[in-house]
Amino acid sequence: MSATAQNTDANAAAGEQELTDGFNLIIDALKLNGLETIYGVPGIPITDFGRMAQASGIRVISFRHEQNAGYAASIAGFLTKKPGICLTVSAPGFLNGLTALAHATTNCFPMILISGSSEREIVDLQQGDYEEMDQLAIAKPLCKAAYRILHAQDIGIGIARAIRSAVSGRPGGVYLDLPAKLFGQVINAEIGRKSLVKVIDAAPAQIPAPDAIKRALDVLKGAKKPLIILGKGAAYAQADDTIRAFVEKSGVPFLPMSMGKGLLPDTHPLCAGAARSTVLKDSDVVMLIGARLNWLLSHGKGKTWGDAPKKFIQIDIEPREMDSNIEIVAPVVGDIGSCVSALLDGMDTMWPAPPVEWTGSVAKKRDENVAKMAPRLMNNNSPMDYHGALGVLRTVIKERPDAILVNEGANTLDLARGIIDIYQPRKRIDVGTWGVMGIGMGYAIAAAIETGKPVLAVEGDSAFGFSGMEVETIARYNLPVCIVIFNNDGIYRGTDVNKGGDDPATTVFVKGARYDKMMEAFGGVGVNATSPDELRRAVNAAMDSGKPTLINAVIDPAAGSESGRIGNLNPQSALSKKK
Ligand code: ADP
Ligand code: TPW
Ligand code: MG
Repeated sequence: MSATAQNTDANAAAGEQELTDGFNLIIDALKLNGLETIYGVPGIPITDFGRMAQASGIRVISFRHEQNAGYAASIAGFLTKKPGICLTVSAPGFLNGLTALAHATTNCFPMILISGSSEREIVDLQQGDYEEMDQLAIAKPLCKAAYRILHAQDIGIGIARAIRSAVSGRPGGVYLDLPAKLFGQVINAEIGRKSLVKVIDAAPAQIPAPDAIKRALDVLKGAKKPLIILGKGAAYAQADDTIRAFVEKSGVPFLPMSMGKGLLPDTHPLCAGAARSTVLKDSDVVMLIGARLNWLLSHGKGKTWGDAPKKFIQIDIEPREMDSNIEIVAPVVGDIGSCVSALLDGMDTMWPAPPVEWTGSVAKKRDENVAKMAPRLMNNNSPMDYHGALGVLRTVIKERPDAILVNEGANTLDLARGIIDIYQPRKRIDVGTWGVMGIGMGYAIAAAIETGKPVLAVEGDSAFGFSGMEVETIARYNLPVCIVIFNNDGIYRGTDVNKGGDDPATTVFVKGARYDKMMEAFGGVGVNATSPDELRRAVNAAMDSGKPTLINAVIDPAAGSESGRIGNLNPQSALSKKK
């Protein structure tokens, strides 16, 4: 029964005018639009709203910190193509949620941050209200759109605008400001019902122009060394079968970006993941599907891309993405599902495969690199190195391809990305465009809640610390999450020493810390694993039982390197080098 209907019965029994209020209208508007999960932290002015939402059947997941609830909402948006909802209290709660809202916008994930806020009259005169802050103004530059609802009869249209803004075109974060007074505003129930809006076709198909399709196919056909890059936009689009059919029909080697992995399995004969530097350098035509030419692809220029002249084809829903870093000779603007199926339709039945000299040399390079890595993944060293531990986790995912892998850290991230093969779309979620630490537990919780699948979270010890308190949330909701902490006693390495005093060096943590005890504190399973064999047993048990588990994987503190694979981005002091 809807919240408004419950109210209706109560009022009818009392023989009064049928009434509803802000609380009920927000709940009804969310449910009408299929938004049935909220991630948040309670407090003034949204505590009762959370209770009532829960009572009405909405799943309300209560976190220990808003930033983690926000990251959960952002990845729920990526996984479902519906806006993930994060709910926070005013000022400090709002600010805690804001990092995640900006993250969602940066990563093109649809999300709505709903925050309660203080009284407009007092905030605008800056008279010092409880948790006073002009939240709307602060949110605006960090999201795709920001709205405030002041009247109960505007709730329907306000939520509709928020949903449409989040998911249409390039997806992103939306802020929705709900002042405390709105929740208790009472209006006639019939007027309220009529004011609700069910959003029709929230993310309309955007069909590419036929000319653009022809141009792209002509460029691709003329290539001697073509390459397809699949980004997280392609994973988001949920056009999995079409993308796979297109890549296979083209016969072009593909390179998956981190979260584009699994659209086609990493073990697919056309996968060039293990020949990354070769294909970026030597290719002559590159087709980007839902991937931006940002820092993660060295902006399409420089050493990474070599001297071979290149032509770029780009498929993206955002027209302004074209030529953002370098010239795009064949821009294809539209949604990926429509674009890729138009490309597929436009290919002749006898589409010529790329020259075998190219595909053969890519496959050879890939096989060589895979073979070089193989023995390192089988080592049984104790304490473990990254390769020994990741060799185990690689097999765990191979045996459970429908599990979701969450991954953050520096070495823990870069090495896991290369070593753990992914077999299905949207099964690898990680630090994304910003390389942000702290997404781990929020992502793990949302992945378990939204998909019902087991989750393996592979976490650097530093990375984990940003959201570590949410192990209580994982235990409380009894989620099938297995966290493996790569505990190397610090950030990048655990061996740094302070050259100027007795304080510990800035990058090291307590030596021999036992993170597994954190999960035990909340009734989950904790395991300390010192060898690959121990790690294998513990992870298999956790994945099979579905019990909340935290495994402290003891990694050699000297095994990692500064900043993992992106040490080159660290600025260097010319002065200190001279000394
Ligand atoms: P990656 O980090 O994997 O390289 P990016 O986040 O840089 O990927 O790029 C994702 C791109 O996908 C963005 O430019 C975004 O506009 C685009 N995108 C997202 N969803 C769609 C869609 N449904 N159709 C077309 N493009 C999309
Ligand atoms: C929000 C800077 C990048 S990677 C990292 C930090 C602090 C931690 C690396 O150590 P970890 O992994 O996780 O133990 P490992 O295996 O190399 O030892 N604050 C934010 N985001 C980022 N990216 C940082 C700081 C950083
Ligand atoms: Mg570490």
